[in-house]
Amino acid sequence: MAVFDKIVIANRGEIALRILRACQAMGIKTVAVHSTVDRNLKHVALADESVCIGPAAGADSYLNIPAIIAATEVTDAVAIHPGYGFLAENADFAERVEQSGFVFIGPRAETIRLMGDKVSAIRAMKKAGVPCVPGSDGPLPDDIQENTSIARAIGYPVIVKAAAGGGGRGMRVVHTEAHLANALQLTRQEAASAFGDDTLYMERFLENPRHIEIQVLADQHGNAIALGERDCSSQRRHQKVIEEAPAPGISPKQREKIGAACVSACKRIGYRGAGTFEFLYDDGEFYFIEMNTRLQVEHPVTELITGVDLVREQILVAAGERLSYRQDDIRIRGHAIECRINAEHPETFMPSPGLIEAFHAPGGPGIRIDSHVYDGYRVPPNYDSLIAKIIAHGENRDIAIARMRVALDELVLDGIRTNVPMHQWLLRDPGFIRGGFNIHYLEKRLAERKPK
Ligand code: MV4
Repeated sequence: MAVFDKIVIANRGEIALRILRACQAMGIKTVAVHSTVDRNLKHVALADESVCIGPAAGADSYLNIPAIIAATEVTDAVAIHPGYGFLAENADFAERVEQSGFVFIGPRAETIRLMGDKVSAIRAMKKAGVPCVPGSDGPLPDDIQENTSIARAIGYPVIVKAAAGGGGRGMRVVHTEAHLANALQLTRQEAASAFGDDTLYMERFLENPRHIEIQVLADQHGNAIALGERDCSSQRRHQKVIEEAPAPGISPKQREKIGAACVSACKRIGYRGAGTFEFLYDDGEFYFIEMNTRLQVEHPVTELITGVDLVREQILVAAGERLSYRQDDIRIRGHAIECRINAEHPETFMPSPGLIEAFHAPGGPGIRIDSHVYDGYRVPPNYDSLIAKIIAHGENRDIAIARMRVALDELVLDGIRTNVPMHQWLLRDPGFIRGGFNIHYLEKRLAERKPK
């Protein structure tokens, strides 16, 4: 008997297919829930059952909580996997899933809520011994005198962030005291209208950090493990473009130390499932900024260097099983790089939906393709532009890069514009090849490239 009889996959695209594959390998039946424009998704065809839950707009379908719960009820499914995005970090959704008698494949609603509020997340992490950015240690008062002294104590430049923000939304850098009052007022207004919560906090602004995150898994028996780090410093407008694991230049000692801090925090807060601790890495030190309580887009690079199937472990621990690994079982083998292939114009980055006239996936040693697209598939304009992930694994970083170059050159994806040319260029860029660059590197290089 499988751990769950039947699971609802409450997502679309490549991640829905990834989850479906894990379920099938575990002997779990699957229900695809999809919008009207998503009837032709690959995982819908492969699922045991499918239910249309609403019109194209995400707000009416993949974010439609009653429709998803109803689909779970009518199909006699027992658990819901939210994937990433959409409802994955919605504490109210997790709560309603469990109240309806189903299992939410993710952390407890209470944990999602704790981490969704960045002020409470940082407080919890600090208490658990995870290193954090020097900051306000709590919400900012509504008093400019007090905030001026908080900023002075931290030291300029500072960054003002919305407690309900995250992922780059609702934040403002302040370089001098003269700009503080205005920045606070603007950020507070934006936070109130964007999140309905104007709580702010302040941190020392790190000018040129790297974005390095730690993958964790925890079960409901008090076990937690760290699965190394990913370097996600290649980003444009807070959208990751390339991710790799391990992070260049991080020693096994550093990995073990930061991993142990994350594991201890997981145990302390009773974490369950897969999670990611996001850090800024600067001058040899890690500084916690946020925790993601979901499976992430870039999880495959961790899977390739550890051999762990993260989706399988998520499902097992949600069913109450123990983790399949102890910390000592986790070994980092080689290096993995992921290129996110987006349906977008290579120069303007404007979305480029439409008909895929031809698709031939690359292959060979160390190449993994996570994609739902096929010849004749039409990329709808309604959702995220991610259409494929190419993940290359090799004995070392140079081999992974070489394999990725071959894979990108081998890929055929006709009919729509994609960012493949950008990846082909970046994988031949000396700064990228050197590795260990900061979060501003890609945007700087793109700006230099413009006047061709
Ligand atoms: C920061 C920072 C510098 N110092 N916090 C942006 C996304 C959100 N997760 C947090 N972000 C940042 N927080 C302090 N104290 C710089 C960024 C940041 C960033 C972080 C990770 C990856 C890309 C980024 C791009 C711009 C700014």
